[in-house]
Amino acid sequence: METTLIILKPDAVQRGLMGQIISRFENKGLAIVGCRMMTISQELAAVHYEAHKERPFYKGLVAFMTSSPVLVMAVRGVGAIDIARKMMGATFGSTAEPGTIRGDYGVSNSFNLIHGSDSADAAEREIGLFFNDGEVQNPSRAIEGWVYDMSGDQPE
Ligand code: IDP
Ligand code: MG
Repeated sequence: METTLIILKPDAVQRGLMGQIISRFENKGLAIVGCRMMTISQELAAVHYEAHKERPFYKGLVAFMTSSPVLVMAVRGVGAIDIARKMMGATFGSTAEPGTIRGDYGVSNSFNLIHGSDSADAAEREIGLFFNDGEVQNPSRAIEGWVYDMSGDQPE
C-alpha cells in the first residue's frame, strides 16, 4: 500500500470542486486516510516547492498556493502515487486530457486545481510536511476485500 499527498489548490476550493474531486478518488477505490483544511504559509510553500525555486513561475506559484485555503489529503491504495497522478492529468489545464481532473475542470496552466506527489520519496517527504505524527489514519476498511482481490499474499 502507498500513501500519496494530494492538495486541492485554492482554485479548487474556491470553485466548490472539493466534493467532486474527492468523489473521484473514493469512486476509484482509493482511501482518504488524512484530511485537513489550511491556509499554506509562505514558509511551508517555499519548502514544499523548493525544487522549483529557480523556475520563472515560482513566485506566482507560491503567491497562488498561499492566497486562500487548500484541502490537504493523504490518499492510500496499491500504486496510489501513480494512479493519482494519472487521475490528475498533465500539468497544464489547457492540454490535460478530458477524463482527468485537470482536463475536465480547468483551462489554466497555473491554476491547475490539484497537487499530487510524483514519487515515493516525494510522498513521504510531503506527508511529513503537511501532517503531524498520528494525523494520518490507519483504518481497516470494511470494503477492502471487494476493492481488492485479497485471495493471495498481497491485495491485487
Ligand atoms: P505538477 O503539479 O504536474 O507536478 P510541476 O512541474 O511539478 O507540475 O509544477 C508544479 C506547479 O507549478 C504546477 O502544478 C503548476 O501549478 C505550476 N507550474 C508549473 N509549470 C508552470 C508554468 O509554466 N507556468 C505557470 N505555472 C506553472
Ligand atoms: Mg510536481
